[in-house]
Amino acid sequence: MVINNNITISIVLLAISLVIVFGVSSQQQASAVTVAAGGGNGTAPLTIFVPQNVDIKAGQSVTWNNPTTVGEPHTISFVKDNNMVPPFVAPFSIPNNTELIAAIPSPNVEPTTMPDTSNPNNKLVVVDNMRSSAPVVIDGTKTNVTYLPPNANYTFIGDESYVNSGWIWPEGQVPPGAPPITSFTMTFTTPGTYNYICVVHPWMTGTVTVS
Ligand SMILES: [Cu+2]
Repeated sequence: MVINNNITISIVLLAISLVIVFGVSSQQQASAVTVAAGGGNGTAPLTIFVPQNVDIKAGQSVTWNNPTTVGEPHTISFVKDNNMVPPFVAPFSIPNNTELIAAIPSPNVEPTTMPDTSNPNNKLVVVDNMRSSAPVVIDGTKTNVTYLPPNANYTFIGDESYVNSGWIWPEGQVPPGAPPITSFTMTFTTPGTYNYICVVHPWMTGTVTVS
């Protein structure tokens, strides 16, 4: 009786395990969509998304990575209108007496500065635009800005004015000092057709259609 019970329990546990292992893995297979951002090599790097268009169901996720064999970055950027396209660098006005001290030991660095013609007490310093290089979301009102961690998984509502992966590098090719980003994942909750670009190569375009 005890032996029979143990056998019954074992069979039930085995059945549950099989459901967990195979049920979960087939579910993941159905919902995992991966898109290559770029590709190729140093002689012929590719500036395309493969596949360029993906069709998914609401609730599914898309993960982008960068299979290029050299350190060429790409972004996944959902940009609502042209004035949300981020420049790589931008001039900022700072007081003339501000001293900029290099934080790396290289003897061959200097910040780009120029006079601020609108304010003689100030100068312009040209710096990297974090809205281009870092993972960030700006809401539909264009006022609330949220920075995401590297390799983020962001749940897209659909009315955001800007969603950016940051610069995605191939595995092992992240340059010193750059955010260590090698992938980006978005979960889509709202049916619609969503276009995106790479802000490094704006002719790189892709579409996610959610039904
Ligand atoms: Cu690109």
